Amino acid sequence: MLPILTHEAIASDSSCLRQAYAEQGGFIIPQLLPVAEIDQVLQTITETAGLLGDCSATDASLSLAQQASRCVQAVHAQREGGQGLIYEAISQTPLMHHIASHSAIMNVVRSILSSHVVLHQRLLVLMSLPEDGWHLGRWHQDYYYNGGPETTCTVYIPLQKVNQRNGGLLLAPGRHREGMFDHDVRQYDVPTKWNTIDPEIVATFDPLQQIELEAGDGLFFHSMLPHAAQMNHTPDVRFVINLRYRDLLDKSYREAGWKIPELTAARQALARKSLTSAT
Ligand SMILES: O=C(O)CCC(=O)C(=O)O
Repeated sequence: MLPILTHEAIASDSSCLRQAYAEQGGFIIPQLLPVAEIDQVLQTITETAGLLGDCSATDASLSLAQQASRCVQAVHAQREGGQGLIYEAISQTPLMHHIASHSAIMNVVRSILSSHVVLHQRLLVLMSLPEDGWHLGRWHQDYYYNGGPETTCTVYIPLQKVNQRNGGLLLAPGRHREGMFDHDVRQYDVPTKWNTIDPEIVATFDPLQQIELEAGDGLFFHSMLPHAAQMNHTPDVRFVINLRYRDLLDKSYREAGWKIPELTAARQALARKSLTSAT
């Protein structure tokens, strides 16, 4: 299982970070980002949604996460593809650049990779709508979608509690050591646009780890670690910061001039509107 590494454990011996990353494929650090930073992201989501549509009826007695959720859902109902527009705008905000370069994250990333890292250009806040399966990243490896060095680290920081009910990740600890699994169109319980790992291989992922985190906790995982988002069965949007850090000192990446090859199949999968359309 991916271990929980407290600030105290890391301060006394930071080699536990590298060891967990190599052996289990990642780790969890509770209370990684300060609440004030999480609140700022939620407020920015609410404000940005409000620029696109009307969400003025939001109730001030709700938590900031619930207010952001109501606002995103209201705008999504008013304007086709509204959630996607908010998602794109948030991923390019100065605030997300600030979050992505926060010392709480950078110190950990530098410990497991090197002091020379770059970010995937899209600084995501995933916004998973209730009962939406089409956009769900079922069983996959981030390497298939992002390329770059295999050691690339995804940092996953929820803006509210995540657990099985709202679709928190399922992971296959240790299975990053087997390299890339084949990804293709596959049926899980509901259709997804994502190309995914063969369910017969997924059936061999044992034990699985259900991620349960509080807002601001950080999950760090290897780009080869198989994982699956699950359906959000709550009335609220699931918000998760999702950042990818690449090591400029990685040998093959450096030899390739830090270029990422065309990821045509992955790109086409994420762009498709249905499983029967050409793309
Ligand atoms: O929807 C999520 O919470 C996670 C999505 C995911 O696995 C990914 O973006 O790689």
